[in-house]
Amino acid sequence: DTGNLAYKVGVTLDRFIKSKQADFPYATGELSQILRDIALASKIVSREISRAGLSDVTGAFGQTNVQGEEQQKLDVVANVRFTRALTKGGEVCAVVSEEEDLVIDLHNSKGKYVVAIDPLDGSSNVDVNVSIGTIFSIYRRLSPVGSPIQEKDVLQNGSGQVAAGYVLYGSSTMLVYTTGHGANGFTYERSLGEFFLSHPEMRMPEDGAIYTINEGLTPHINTNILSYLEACKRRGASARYIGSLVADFHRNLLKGGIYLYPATAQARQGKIRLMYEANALAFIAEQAGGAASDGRQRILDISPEGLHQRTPLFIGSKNMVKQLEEALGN
Ligand code: AHM
Ligand code: MG
Repeated sequence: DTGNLAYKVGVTLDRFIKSKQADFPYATGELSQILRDIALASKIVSREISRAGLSDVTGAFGQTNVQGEEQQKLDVVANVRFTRALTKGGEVCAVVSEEEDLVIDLHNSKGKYVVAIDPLDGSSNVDVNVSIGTIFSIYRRLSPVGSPIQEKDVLQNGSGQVAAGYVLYGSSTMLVYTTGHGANGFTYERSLGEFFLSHPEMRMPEDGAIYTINEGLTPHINTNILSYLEACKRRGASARYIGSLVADFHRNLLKGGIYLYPATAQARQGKIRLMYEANALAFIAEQAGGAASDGRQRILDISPEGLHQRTPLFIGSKNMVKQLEEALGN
């Protein structure tokens, strides 16, 4: 009803960010600006995605990225939109992107922040009109402002994130973020061009009845994980798998469940990238009362050695992640 709509369009993302600025670790307004820059770029990308079938943006770009994957045109579009927004904003000194082999040094001596981003995750789903997402992590640089950026500024543990979030381009476009004081979700009202607070203080159910894994991997994974999945099935859990990490994570965040992307015989570290896929979602999961593990340790405790490092990922409802770790003997 319209009364409810009036309530939902009450608090804009901008207003919310401003009202929470005092909670930020360094309340100078710069982090707020980065979040606003990301939100703006996401609106542009959302627009491109929503007309993907009409414009000439679906399909392959004709090049492969650093992982040897074929880049989709929209991957490239989104990468340009986000890096441009972060470059112009002036708060960021370096960007790590799934689409770029090396760190993008913005040569911005005043920038205090490093951003790791997957501009368009799950992009192979674009051509078939299925949900996709953007994932981002924000770190404070460790070396002094004004000096050249160093490896330690970029290769920080996930526990060093000062903010993180994702945008889900689903049946509606949503932005979810945390600065370490809970997780909040905003839904995009396209006709007004604004994100509105729709999911305040999100909590992930401690238990869930959904397991999310690419079933095709199961002949090649640790048999203890198979036993865990069998136990889920015996308990009556349902399988749900979209093949877009943001969408799969978001559903499980709201409904309760576990997402698994384990190591396989062929891919000893699994598929998911630590720096711009796993860390941000792990931060949000924990802030919402959930958990994220590589099977042995907290995702946020892993010390990255490379920009594009992969990690097995088990993320979701706290008790389910714990039971999975126990099944693995940890
Ligand atoms: P991408 O960054 O190349 O899009 O790959 C990441 C995606 C995740 O969104 C998704 O959870 C996973 O790959 C799906 O992998 P698979 O096709 O092996 O099930
Ligand atoms: Mg990705």
